Amino acid sequence: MTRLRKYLASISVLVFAAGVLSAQAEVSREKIVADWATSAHADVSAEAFSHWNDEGEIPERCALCHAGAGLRSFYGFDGSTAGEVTALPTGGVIDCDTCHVEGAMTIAEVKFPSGTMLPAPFGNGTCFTCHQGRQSGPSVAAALEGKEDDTPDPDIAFLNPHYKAAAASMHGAVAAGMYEYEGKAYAGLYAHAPEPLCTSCHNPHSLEVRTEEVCEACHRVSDPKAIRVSTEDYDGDGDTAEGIHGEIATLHAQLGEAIFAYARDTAGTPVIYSAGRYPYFFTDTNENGKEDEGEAAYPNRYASWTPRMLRAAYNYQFAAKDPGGYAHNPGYVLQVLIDTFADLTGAPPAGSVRPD
Ligand code: HEC
Ligand code: HEC
Ligand code: HEC
Ligand code: HEC
Ligand code: HEC
Ligand SMILES: [Ca+2]
Ligand SMILES: [Ca+2]
Ligand SMILES: [Ca+2]
Repeated sequence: MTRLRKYLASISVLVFAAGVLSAQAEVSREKIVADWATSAHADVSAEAFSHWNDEGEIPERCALCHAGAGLRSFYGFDGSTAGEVTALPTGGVIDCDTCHVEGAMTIAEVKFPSGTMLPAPFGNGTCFTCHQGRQSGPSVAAALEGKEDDTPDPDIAFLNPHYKAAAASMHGAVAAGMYEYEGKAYAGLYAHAPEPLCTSCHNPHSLEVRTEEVCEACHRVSDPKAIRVSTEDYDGDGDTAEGIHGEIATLHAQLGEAIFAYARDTAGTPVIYSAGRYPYFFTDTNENGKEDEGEAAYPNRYASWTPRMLRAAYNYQFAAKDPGGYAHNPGYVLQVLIDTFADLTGAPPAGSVRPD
């Protein structure tokens, strides 16, 4: 970081802290309840809360994150044994007591899917617990151990990182949420000024990014997607005015194209990606390079995975399903996307710049 940037960051921390304190002091309880009630955490009809309605209960392995009662059970805040979650009736959301029950604000450390325990700052342990994904770079590596990089293997199934794993992104290589390539160094916790906290950027009740209240003081743009500090043209498209979001979006799209080409030319079976359909990668049955009716169906899920292609698809999906990755840890996401492309094609995207 340049001296100027360090200086700017240090004075803005003070401005930032003062802003947050005064903003919080004004928030009434009514406003908090209204903010929460219209947030995704309260949306009982969302797929994330209604997925199990037909079965009538949320199974043990899903309940921790899909209802407040699951988190209370996992940490033993409800008087039950900590570390275990029982199946729950459907209909729960992320209620007030998910975060306000005694003990929740002060969860000191959280275990991530890579197995690593990481410290959680005040008020953020709950967010880290649920927004961490369900797979990791190491779990992908373990599933592929001993297999030939470019040989399709019917025993390999797609590993879904799960959704909006912001806490894994933010911790970068420390949580190892994405698959990282050997011999490369990766960014760790994104120590964004002033602090790497979910709650410094998101209102914990409305969940909205505190754009006006917080970001604009330092970044001077009203759309987070337009924010950039770096001067490098990471994606090599000649545009250094686009937000860091645009640098990532181009590299992500290029990785998608590289996966399609690899599937066709090396794995030997063309693939399509369908963003809203589990398990996302399907055989392009009529080989026309796009999704046609009936192709994105579970029985037609892609089944010619090679280890190299699975690692790439996992990283592609991780980035697709953390739409805030550009703010959660832009350097880490850029590094992973560039390395994944290089692993698939033999060279990084033309003109791209890998952040150190
Ligand atoms: C470690 C926490 C965690 C666990 C455990 C977990 N989930 Fe999730 N899941 C999440 C989060 C966070 C989201 C929210 C993503 C979002 O905002 O749409 C989510 C979203 C979903 C969605 C909605 C996806 C969409 O596209 O809208 C489904 C379906 C889902 N999970 C199924 C499951 C199932 C099935 C299980 C158990 C086998 C499970 N989850 C276990 C954290 C978890
Ligand atoms: C996802 C977690 C989460 C949920 C759900 C949640 N809160 Fe909060 N709440 C927080 C955090 C984090 C803070 C900030 C704590 C701090 O810094 O002292 C907070 C602060 C508050 C405050 C103090 C605000 C202030 O200005 O000092 C009140 C009151 C509050 N919450 C009420 C509620 C109510 C009522 C609900 C349900 C309608 C709710 N919260 C749901 C996480 C949550
Ligand atoms: C008990 C698990 C749990 C906890 C704790 C939790 N979340 Fe969530 N969060 C979810 C689930 C599940 C969803 C998806 C809800 C939906 O799709 O309606 C979600 C949605 C969100 C979204 C909106 C995503 C969207 O699709 O619009 C944001 C932002 C978010 N959470 C941030 C936070 C922050 C910040 C905290 C901590 C203050 C937190 N969450 C704590 C489970 C949790
Ligand atoms: C540096 C600020 C910053 C930090 C820190 C941060 N976020 Fe975000 N987050 C964002 C931005 C910006 C977006 C993308 C909003 C957009 O583009 O619409 C986002 C998006 C998200 C989304 C997806 C929302 C959606 O509408 O789909 C979730 C969930 C989320 N963040 C959760 C978290 C959690 C949990 C943490 C802490 C581990 C966290 N964020 C830390 C800025 C931040
Ligand atoms: C106190 C000043 C300050 C505030 C407030 C602030 N940022 Fe930043 N932000 C910075 C600095 C300094 C950097 C450069 C950090 C680095 O590269 O290590 C940065 C970098 C970023 C980047 C990456 C830009 C790039 O080119 O790599 C994004 C995205 C971002 N901030 C989003 C946000 C969002 C969203 C908010 C509001 C929720 C916010 N920031 C609030 C100071 C701030
Ligand atoms: Ca560019
Ligand atoms: Ca671009
Ligand atoms: Ca097709």
